[in-house]
Amino acid sequence: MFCFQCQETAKGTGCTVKGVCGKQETTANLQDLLIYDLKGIAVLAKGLKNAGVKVDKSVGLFISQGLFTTITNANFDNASLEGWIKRSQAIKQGLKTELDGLGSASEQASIWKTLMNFLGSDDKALASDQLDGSALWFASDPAMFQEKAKTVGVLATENEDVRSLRELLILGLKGIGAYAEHAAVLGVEKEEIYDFVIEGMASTTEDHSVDEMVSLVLRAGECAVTTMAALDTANTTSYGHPEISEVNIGGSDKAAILISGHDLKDLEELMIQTQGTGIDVYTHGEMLPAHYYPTFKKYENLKGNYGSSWWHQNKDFESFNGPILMTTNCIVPIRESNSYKNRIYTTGMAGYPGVSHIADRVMGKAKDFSAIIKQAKGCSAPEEIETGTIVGGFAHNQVIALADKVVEAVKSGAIKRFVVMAGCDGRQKGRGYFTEVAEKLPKDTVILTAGCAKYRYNKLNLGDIGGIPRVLDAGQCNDSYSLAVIALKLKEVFQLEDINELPISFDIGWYEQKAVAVLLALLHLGVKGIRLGPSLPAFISPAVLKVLVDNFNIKPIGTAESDIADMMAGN
Ligand code: SF4
Ligand code: SF3
Repeated sequence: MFCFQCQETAKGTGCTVKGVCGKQETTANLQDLLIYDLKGIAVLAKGLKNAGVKVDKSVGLFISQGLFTTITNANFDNASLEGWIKRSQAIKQGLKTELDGLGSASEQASIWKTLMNFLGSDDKALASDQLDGSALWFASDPAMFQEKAKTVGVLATENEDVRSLRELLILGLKGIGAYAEHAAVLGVEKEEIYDFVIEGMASTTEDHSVDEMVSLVLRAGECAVTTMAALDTANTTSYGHPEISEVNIGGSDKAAILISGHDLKDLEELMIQTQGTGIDVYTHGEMLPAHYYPTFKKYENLKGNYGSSWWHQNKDFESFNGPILMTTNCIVPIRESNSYKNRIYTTGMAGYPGVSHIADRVMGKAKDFSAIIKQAKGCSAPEEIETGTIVGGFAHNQVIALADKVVEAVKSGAIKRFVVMAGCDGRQKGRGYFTEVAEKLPKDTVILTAGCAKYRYNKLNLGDIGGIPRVLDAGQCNDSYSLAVIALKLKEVFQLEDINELPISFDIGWYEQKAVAVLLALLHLGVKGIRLGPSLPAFISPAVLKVLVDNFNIKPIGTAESDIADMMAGN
């Protein structure tokens, strides 16, 4: 195996024996093979589109979902991944048959000629078997998957810089795929997102110049903005606009279900199904921002947020005592000694071997969470591990409603600078940096956050500036979109030409691939001088890093003191 997609990759270069995340070699291989199949689907879909055939949007959605399931800590289940590969093969077969069967023999010849010209092939042979191998490999027998996988992983691209740019694109597409799937679940789908997912995946099988690959990576940033905007629309039309909220972090004396991950539709259906059952519901990790939405405030049995960010789950899930539903990443490997191993469930794109998986919706009907509710009834109440509240709900609509106050505070000098500390949390000790920055930033600064990075400082009680809290939490990682909307609004209010003229610094913590999509989105919006930590991605080669430094002045984090001094000086 070779996997270097997340920040915790072994030795900062790549996991080669077993993932630091707990991913086994066979699982990594199946994920590589699934990505290969998704590329094949994209190649065939692109071929059909170039021949003027409309490709059903279910193809773009399938690729998005498949990418999502390979995100760090989402799916550890080989049987589930084999199912994904088999479904991919069936889709490839369908697309290939469609491509092979287009029109009469002469029409076909002309279509293939156009296609081959488009793909830059010198060989004018008129047959679909001229396509990339990913489009043409078929095997429904899982016995063949492992061997094939070993030939199609990340290292199959030999040139380090080409590999780096292709992987940067694919990893950005994984984040886009995740957000596109969340939006689709709530009924918002955009052809332009799927078009780019298809184009981007297909491009990684083609020869392109460095400039073309860099341009594709930046277009992924544009697509990430479009996708996060679509998800924002989906969330806010379904559940209302997030508003300032105090969330209880204490326990309760009733049996309860804990729900984690990012999927708000799953939470909604769970809340509906728990009404009148006497069972309480708590959020964990990235589900915390659900409390900020008006719709979820209506549910009295949605009691609060329990525990901390994803990597604390072994401990948090032990003391919670009740069943746990993982709707997406991040899952931490379950140990034999974990008392919760028989009371944890996955759903959607998440999976874990031996863990019950709640099936997808059928024909628009809700998922069936009755097994979880039934189990909760026999469990003891969560042990209280802390008390108090945290404040959040500062997505764009709420902050813009406070715009006058914020602008006044900036004009009067009460707020000197905004520091965006969005992104992920993780286990590495070096992440203590983000807590230190939060603690040591001057009292006239405001931290804008989104994603699980906030758990490094959201319980510190950093106070407020004239009633504006010093930590403004917009929501989940996808709500980084809100932070961009807020920054653009401030740019407009202060009549500035360039977002970089604002008194705003970006100090981003990354871990998994949604953060890659968010980073590319910020680059697309023209943000320069982003600090990235706790370490730079292993998938960025020195030459690609130089491109990012030269064009966007991306830099690694330093020490809290020196970075604060630099940020306060506008650097
Ligand atoms: Fe290693 Fe991260 Fe890949 Fe897991 S996801 S195998 S920790 S690089
Ligand atoms: Fe967190 Fe996994 Fe990235 Fe959604 S839950 S931000 S790490």
